[in-house]
Amino acid sequence: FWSVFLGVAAFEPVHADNVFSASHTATVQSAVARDLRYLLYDVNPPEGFNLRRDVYIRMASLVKSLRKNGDDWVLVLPPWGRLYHWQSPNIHQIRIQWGEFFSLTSLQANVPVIEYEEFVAENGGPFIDHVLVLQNYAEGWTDGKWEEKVDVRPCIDKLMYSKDKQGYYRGWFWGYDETRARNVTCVSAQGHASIMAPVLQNNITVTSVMLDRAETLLHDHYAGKDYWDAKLGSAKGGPYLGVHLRRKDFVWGHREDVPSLKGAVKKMRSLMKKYKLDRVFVATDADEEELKELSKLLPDMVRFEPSLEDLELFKDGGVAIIDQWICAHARFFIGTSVSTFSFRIHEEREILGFDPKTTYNRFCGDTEKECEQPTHWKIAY
Ligand code: GFB
Repeated sequence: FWSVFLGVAAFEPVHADNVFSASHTATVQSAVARDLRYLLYDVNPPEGFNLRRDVYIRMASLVKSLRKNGDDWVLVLPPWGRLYHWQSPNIHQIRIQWGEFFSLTSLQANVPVIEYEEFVAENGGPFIDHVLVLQNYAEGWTDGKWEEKVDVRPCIDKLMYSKDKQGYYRGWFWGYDETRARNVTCVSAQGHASIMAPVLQNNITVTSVMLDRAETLLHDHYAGKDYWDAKLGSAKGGPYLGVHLRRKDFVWGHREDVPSLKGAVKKMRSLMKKYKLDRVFVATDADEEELKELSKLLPDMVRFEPSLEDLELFKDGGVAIIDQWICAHARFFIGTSVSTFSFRIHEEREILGFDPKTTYNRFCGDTEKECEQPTHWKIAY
């Protein structure tokens, strides 16, 4: 089970008594001159679209480090589907390729990426050599001290993969039921995405490796040069207030930092007055009941309401992107506390070159005493 980790000594950034570096064999490094290798990944199932976009950037930056140091790594994009928040009935929302939502040419400009189906074709079948299930450390941070480390450890949660009769591992591979893994190992990881680079370069020699629960890894350089590969613009925005009002699980958890609908509408009205805007666009995931209440409180709001045909075409993911794009072009934007959906709107606006004052705003909870506003992430070139 552990023997795949053929350790080599050069393993600096990780923990000293790491099991990876426990055994020394010289077989690995000499054989690895620019071999084609594939990095696959997946994210904790309940996570939504925008958190997943965020994890993509972490993985792309890991692939960038891997490519600098050796093999010809390619990032395999995990098909979209079965997302908890995509609730429109009767439309096919599984095995969706990234090309449906994103420009692959743009993604390619950063690191080589391919769709999962291309991987299957190139790889000669739906087999993934090794899945590393990332997890935290069972003991948490010892002595409250933060350090970057990676170790093979027993699985903390129930393993979501099980062996079939042929000895292959079966599990959720984005709805591709024929996909199997040859090996699965739980790995405790604490640190930035690049801490996986030495492991993938030195300790694992197989061609395709999947990091499951990839959100465990942090950003290498959040908002650093690799993060923003865009041009600085200058934007004024259309004459409307853009609002992202995250509801559902954000309200059910009785979070103090999320306002009531009444509180939110009061804030919208005051912003419209202050910025002399007579239109308000609202992006929201509110349920039917809340939507009714909202349209009573704010009858003049504008929303993007797709026709059935539009919904078939764009799907829930595409409709959310349209909502975000409209908010990204508003004269003034206000979002919901710690929603990655709102964060992505901040980023789009930052790239477009809006005055940060018009971007990094969030609703305060009705009872919040101190309402800290979102952080301004500047573009670094
Ligand atoms: O995008 P996301 O990760 O942001 O997840 P959070 C929220 C999802 O809900 C979106 C839908 O991807 C959309 O599918 N959604 C939310 C919306 N707001 C809107 C909206 O204004 N318009 C449209 N069309 N759709 C995280 C989740 O959500 O919050 C986790 O990733 C978890 O699952 C966590 O629930 C607490 O960061 O807002």
